[in-house]
Amino acid sequence: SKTPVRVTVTGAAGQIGYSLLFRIASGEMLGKDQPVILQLLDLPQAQKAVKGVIMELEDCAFPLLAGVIATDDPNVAFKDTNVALLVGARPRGPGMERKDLLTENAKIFTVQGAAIGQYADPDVKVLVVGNPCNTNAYIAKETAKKFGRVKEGNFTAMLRLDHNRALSQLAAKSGRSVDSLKSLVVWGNHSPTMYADYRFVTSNGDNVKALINDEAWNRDTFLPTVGKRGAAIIEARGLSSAASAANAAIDHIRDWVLGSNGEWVTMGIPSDGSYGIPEGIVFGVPVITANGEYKRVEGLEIDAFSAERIALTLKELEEERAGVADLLA
Ligand code: NAX
Repeated sequence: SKTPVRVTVTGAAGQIGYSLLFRIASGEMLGKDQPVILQLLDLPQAQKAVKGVIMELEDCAFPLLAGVIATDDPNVAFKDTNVALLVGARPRGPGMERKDLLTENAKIFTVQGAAIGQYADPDVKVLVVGNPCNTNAYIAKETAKKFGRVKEGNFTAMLRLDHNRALSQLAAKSGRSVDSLKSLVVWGNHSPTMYADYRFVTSNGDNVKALINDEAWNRDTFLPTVGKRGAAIIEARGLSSAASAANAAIDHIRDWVLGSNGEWVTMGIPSDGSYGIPEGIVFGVPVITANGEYKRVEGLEIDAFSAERIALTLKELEEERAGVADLLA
């Protein structure tokens, strides 16, 4: 049988962790023939809760679960890890400014970036889920870079939930099955400024934008619905999205490791300068994945409306980057 893959999950005692861990251990992320070792990181005060989750993992008797460790030490959690899901983050507390949120998270992600940079498997695939996820991924990447072991491109951020949310809205509007929809992209930051771009989407050969044929729907319904979906879930459920976030994290890593079969998927990746996005910024773009690598979809036409939306989400990311610049110096 295959050698186990080491998977680190941070924020393991949290609500996304509770949806994520069982699916990883059952083989839904890396394949039904791939054993995994879970390396769980959470804060000292959450270790008791992590123990409880481990008891439940044991009680599932998953054939693919080859081991579990729990720790509050990032250097232990990221040791030799092959896949790292950075879910734990500092949530915005009462009276906390955006700048404080950025700074508090920057501290967490410099520590974790340094641990990954020194101790992870050099080919580790990193997905940052914890918000602000694009900038947290940027910080981890910039910190890890100093150790010269892990490629910058291995640090990614989760735009897949936004991608999946947009797919389901498009399916409902067009009357086509979600699974028939190809070539969607969500540009930019995982925030309400993201730009879900359906201009290239096809369903069984038909262009879905032409099928819907409603420019006002795009601007007034589709984009705001996708952009504010997270807030709508909180409003309805009293808690933020967890199962759908865990599902998107599984989709992101599964496609990166096992391939997207020629289909586009959205990943937040460090920019190479294409589409006018400054190099190094972690930005949602369309990619095709194969053999454990992603490749940006190049040369897409950017019309005036799209250019405006991309500039808006880029501006926000540039402000976030400026907000943490002193911490990375
Ligand atoms: P919870 O508050 O339920 O869990 C977070 C867990 O992280 C807690 O157990 C906490 O102790 C732990 N934690 C905090 N700081 C840590 C650190 N320095 N090291 C290790 N563990 C730490 O939050 P949950 O609902 O699970 O959400 C987790 C993160 O995902 C949040 O930042 C949230 O904003 C973000 N999300 C990102 C999404 C995306 O699409 N990128 C969507 C869903 C979600 O909102």
